[in-house]
Amino acid sequence: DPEIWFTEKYGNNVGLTFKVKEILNTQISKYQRLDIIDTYEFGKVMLLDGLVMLTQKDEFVYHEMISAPAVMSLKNRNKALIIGGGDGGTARELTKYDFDKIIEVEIDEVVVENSKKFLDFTACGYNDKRVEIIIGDGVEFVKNTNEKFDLVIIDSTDPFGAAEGLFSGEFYSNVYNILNNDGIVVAQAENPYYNPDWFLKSRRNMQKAFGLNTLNYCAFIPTYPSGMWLFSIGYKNIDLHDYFNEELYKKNANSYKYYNSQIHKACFALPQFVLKLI
Ligand code: AG3
Repeated sequence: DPEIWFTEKYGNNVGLTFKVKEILNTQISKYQRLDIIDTYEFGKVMLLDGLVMLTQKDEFVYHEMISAPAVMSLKNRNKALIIGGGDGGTARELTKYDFDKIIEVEIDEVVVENSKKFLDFTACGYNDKRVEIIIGDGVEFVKNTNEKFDLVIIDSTDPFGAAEGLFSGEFYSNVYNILNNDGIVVAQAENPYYNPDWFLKSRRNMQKAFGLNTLNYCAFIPTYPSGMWLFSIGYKNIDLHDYFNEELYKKNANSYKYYNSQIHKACFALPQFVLKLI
């Protein structure tokens, strides 16, 4: 029996390889190539331009960790904004809470369509009536909107092509402007092993907009490059270290597979080589 294997290369010398059960769909959109494959170890996998965006087995880590730490630090949960996140996983996480409105601005409708068709475990986020999907450019949206948000989550691809603008200083300062007074922004910020420059770009540009109110934290995601994934947080007039919403946490504690109150504290501890970078 012939075997099909897929490899995401991390530069020229390292990669992560999956044994493929079935190729479910391949489509070229206006922005990128999308593949949905079924794998033996990690279940369904979505690839954009040959890069792993999520797998059925470990997406819970990324989606819980891009949302829960910030949500537990929020004073208000009226409106949330997701930039990117076309698979619905981040939306799914936010629907656990009592936000009034969750707006998602995804540039590529092909990602949303394929997620609805093949990735019910993340696209189920779209079943909630509070979630509104806008197909459009997040950079333009934050520049032009008059709405204010309590939470902005930037769930992007790597910082080139369609996502390049989502790592810029101008973009983060526009995000600052659409955040309420006690608002928080979280952005996926790559990994410190293969792409320290990308992480630093996220960190530095977030700092340009939020100054000292900038933090990074990490989570362990086996199918992303190096497995160690960083996030950048910017927050406004609150003390992020000071406030943990115990009541909200208790209400949702059973829903998490990665996040818990210990992780909430521990994830902000960064290894020495990462601290030296920043
Ligand atoms: N967004 C972050 C994916 C970055 C992974 N990079 C890579 N494999 N080279 C994922 C979207 C999930 N909602």
